[in-house]
Amino acid sequence: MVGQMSVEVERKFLCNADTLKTLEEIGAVCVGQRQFQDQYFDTPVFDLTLNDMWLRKRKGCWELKCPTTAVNGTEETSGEQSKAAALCSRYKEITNLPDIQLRVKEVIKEDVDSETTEKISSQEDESWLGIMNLVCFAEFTTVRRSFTLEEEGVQIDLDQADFGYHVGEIEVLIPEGGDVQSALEKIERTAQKLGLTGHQRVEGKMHIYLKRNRPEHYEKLLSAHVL
Ligand code: V4E
Repeated sequence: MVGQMSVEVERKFLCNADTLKTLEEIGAVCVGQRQFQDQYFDTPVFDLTLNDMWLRKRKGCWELKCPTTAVNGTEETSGEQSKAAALCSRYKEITNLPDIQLRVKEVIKEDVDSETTEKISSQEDESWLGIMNLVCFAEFTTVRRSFTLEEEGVQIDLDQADFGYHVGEIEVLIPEGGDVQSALEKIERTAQKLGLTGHQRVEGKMHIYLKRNRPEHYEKLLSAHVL
């Protein structure tokens, strides 16, 4: 039984000089600023990320983001809604380490026998990374200011990454199997309040990081239509 799973639905947006003022005007409440370092892991041949799976360690906690099932016809009912949904991403988030290790083992091409699997799940340390041939491919620090819109149940984050990229995101967390359509509507309403007019998907921190620092990895993900 896989536990502790939620689905993150989010839309990224470009920040400008007016973003803070606009947030204040629409009644967004700043709930704090924090700084964290992220380390992302994959095999040397990118088994995870080529499957759009993102294994991360942040503040000592592990998280695996995986694709959810594709958009189906019941979620968006109009052309406008599906255009808005196309600007959003949705990922299942797994935070329980044994569940993460199981999912990773299913995907990596490395043969991990059952004896080793048992050894992996009993590890308190990080030797499981070596056993699964996982190496860190990206490491960066983010300063994040978070805002909430009480009535919407949405969070807005403004991220400043240490490699010089500034990006915002409107995020709604729902339980697995929860109401994606309602999350998309909340995001769309918030985007309108923020005056977001662009119809282009905005690049995330990882996109920029890989383009600048890991061109081979970046090109592979572009060719596989992951980025
Ligand atoms: C899912 C994903 C990556 C993992 C990092 O995801 P992201 O939400 O961008 O990072 P962050 O720091 O905001 O995480 P949070 O604090 O919200 O948990 S890296 C690349 N992807 C895929 C991806 C994609 N294909 N398109 C967009 C717009 N975003 C992410």
